[in-house]
Amino acid sequence: MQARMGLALTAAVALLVSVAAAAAEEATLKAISAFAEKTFYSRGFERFIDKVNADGKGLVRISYIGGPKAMPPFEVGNALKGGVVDLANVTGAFYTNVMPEADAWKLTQKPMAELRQNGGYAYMASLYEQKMNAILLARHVDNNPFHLYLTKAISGPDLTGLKLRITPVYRDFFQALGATVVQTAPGEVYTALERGVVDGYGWPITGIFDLGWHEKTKYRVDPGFYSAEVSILVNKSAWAKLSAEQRQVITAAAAWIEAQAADVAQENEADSAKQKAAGIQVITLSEDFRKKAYEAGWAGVIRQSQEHGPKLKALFAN
Ligand code: 173
Repeated sequence: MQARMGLALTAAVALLVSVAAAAAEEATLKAISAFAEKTFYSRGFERFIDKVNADGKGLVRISYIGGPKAMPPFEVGNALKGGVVDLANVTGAFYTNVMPEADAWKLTQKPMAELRQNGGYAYMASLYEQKMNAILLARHVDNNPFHLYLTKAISGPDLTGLKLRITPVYRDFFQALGATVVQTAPGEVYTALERGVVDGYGWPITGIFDLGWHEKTKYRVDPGFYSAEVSILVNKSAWAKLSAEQRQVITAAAAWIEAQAADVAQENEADSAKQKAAGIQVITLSEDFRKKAYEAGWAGVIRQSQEHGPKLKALFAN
């Protein structure tokens, strides 16, 4: 009797110990997106999360808190730096308060594969480490130009008298062309258009249907300019706590999603056709418009960071 109870107890304890060990092995990372859930700029991140959670079953799990309903987009950089979240899907323009140089990603004219070879990625990586306690794991959006969208027609590149919604991406360029600018998160664009607070906005070629902006948009200005960047960042302290095996699952999923960044170009075509079908008219300006965008963009990056701006230009620009 005594011996049998002892055995049962031993078995129960053994079971408990193994359950506890398995739980200890599975790391959970808290993730946030600066873009609304299931919209274009969150989709690559959500595919990455699904892959990590499938491939890392029992080893590492990403708990997705959600998008801007959970945290304002311009606070995501600070939250990642401070470890309030472990992973973030965000663009450089949204955390210039923490790292002004991050806005330079929009000016890359080389694919990430090349920047990972030529020292451009490494240069940025050291800034992410110093200024943000972070690692940029993967850029999942590239080859995706920005445009100016308007509710009123223009006949040339003079934006004097127009009030435009911006983020740091467009500030220097639109101001150089004479516009008055107002910064808002994407979630406020619809209301700003509806109330006539702005005459237009900057946004990439894809995604204007996600939040209904096509209803309030009459014109798109071509050519597009820059290359939108949206990336997955991880907090360095959270990363340091992971085992080599756990990191491997994440690194592999990151490489997988970054390799698909150029495929965004197909979505550009699809959204462009959808805009045409929605009655959005294209105002085509000369190539000089795009050239001015790069000039104003680099001047802005260099003004923000005299130390790193010129070096980034040498590594990123054609
Ligand atoms: O316009 C924006 O909010 C912005 O800066 C951006 C950057 C990358 C992708 C989409 C939007």
